[in-house]
Amino acid sequence: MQQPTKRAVITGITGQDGAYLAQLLLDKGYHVTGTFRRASSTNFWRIEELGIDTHPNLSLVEFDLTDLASSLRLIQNAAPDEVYNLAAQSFVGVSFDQPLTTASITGLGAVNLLEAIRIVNPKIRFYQASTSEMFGKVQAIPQVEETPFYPRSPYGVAKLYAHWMTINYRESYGIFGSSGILFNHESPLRGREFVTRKISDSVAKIALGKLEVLELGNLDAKRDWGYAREYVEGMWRMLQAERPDTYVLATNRTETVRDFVAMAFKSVDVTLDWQGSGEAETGVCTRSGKALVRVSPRFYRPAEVDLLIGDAAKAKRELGWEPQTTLEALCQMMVEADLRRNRQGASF
Ligand code: NDP
Ligand code: GDR
Repeated sequence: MQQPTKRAVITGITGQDGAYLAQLLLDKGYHVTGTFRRASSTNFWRIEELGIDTHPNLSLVEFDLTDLASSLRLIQNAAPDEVYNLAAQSFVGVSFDQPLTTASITGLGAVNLLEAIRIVNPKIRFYQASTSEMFGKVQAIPQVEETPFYPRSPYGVAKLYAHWMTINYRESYGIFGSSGILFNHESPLRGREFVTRKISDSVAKIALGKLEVLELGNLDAKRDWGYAREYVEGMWRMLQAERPDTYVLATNRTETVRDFVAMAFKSVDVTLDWQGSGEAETGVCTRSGKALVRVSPRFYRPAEVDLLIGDAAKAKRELGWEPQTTLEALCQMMVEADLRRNRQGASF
């Protein structure tokens, strides 16, 4: 095996993006230090599913983003060329119940890493996982890098702080800090708390007779959904650029949650007829007449982001990055993976 060409740190390797990014960097010949949190049980199913958990150029280290000493030790010991900060309390719904934890991890946590870089080696390149949630109550359609921000959740507010701190460290200390404003990106490795995976997993269970009905919140929310594997390539390209900058990654297509539900059922040959409206809306199987989808107020949020659609023209122009996978293909890939997992009795 060749000696690694570069060294990278990925915080949050147990998450969706961390796993895909680790695979990408290992394939490119990097040595990767991936961080995971102390927990009662380990959470390595994603890197196991990608078959990289025992890769000789992968080191896994315990780390907590809220702890400055932990960040300092990580940067000192791993001696990276590039740091990708993907760790976060990333679930918008939970951020309303845990605003301070979210602020501490998702907001302040990024500054622990920036400080560690400033202290240990300011030449290290830094990627911050920013988000379309910062646009929140959108001020323009489509959203681009210059669109004014208006976050609508404690998560969005915390991410906006980390985004501006990345820019501040770039301007104040000359740190190569780039911020990727990524719109929703999904995959078979998405956590089941997020709506697309909740849908693909439930559709698979309903198709296999393991679940009666899928309960969801707001079906009218519109999202710009892309494929996570392609988005981590965009992160890497941001850190290979000549200058640090801010980039939107998006598909420039938006669909409602309802559309995604219909798409997922279609991939198992079920057509839905939508009946009623608001909290009384149901999705009824046209063949059997059974209600397969129900709206439940339990899944509504105190404030909603109604419509996201991004324009990634700058990333295309400057990084040569472009999304390739259609939403239909992504949805089918997710349902197929969940059919397979449910047949095998997998619990993730
Ligand atoms: P996930 O929720 O799948 O992964 C988050 C990761 O952060 C997990 O590995 C988690 O570890 C880790 N983490 C959480 N808290 C801490 C902590 N205190 N210290 C160290 N690690 C911690 O997120 P995604 O992979 O989907 O997203 C990656 C990043 O990109 C996140 O920052 C997210 O906010 C952001 N983002 C995601 C988008 C998307 O559509 N996926 C869009 C735009 C931005 P554990 O497994 O222990 O919980
Ligand atoms: P989001 O993703 O909030 O956009 O954040 P999520 O999949 O949680 O919600 C998308 C939309 O679906 C609506 N919705 C439901 N959502 C969930 N989770 N569960 C439901 O039952 C349900 N019913 C309807 C939501 O109200 C929302 O409008 C994701 C995360 O990955 C963030 O970390 C990231 O920054 C953004 O994407 C871009």
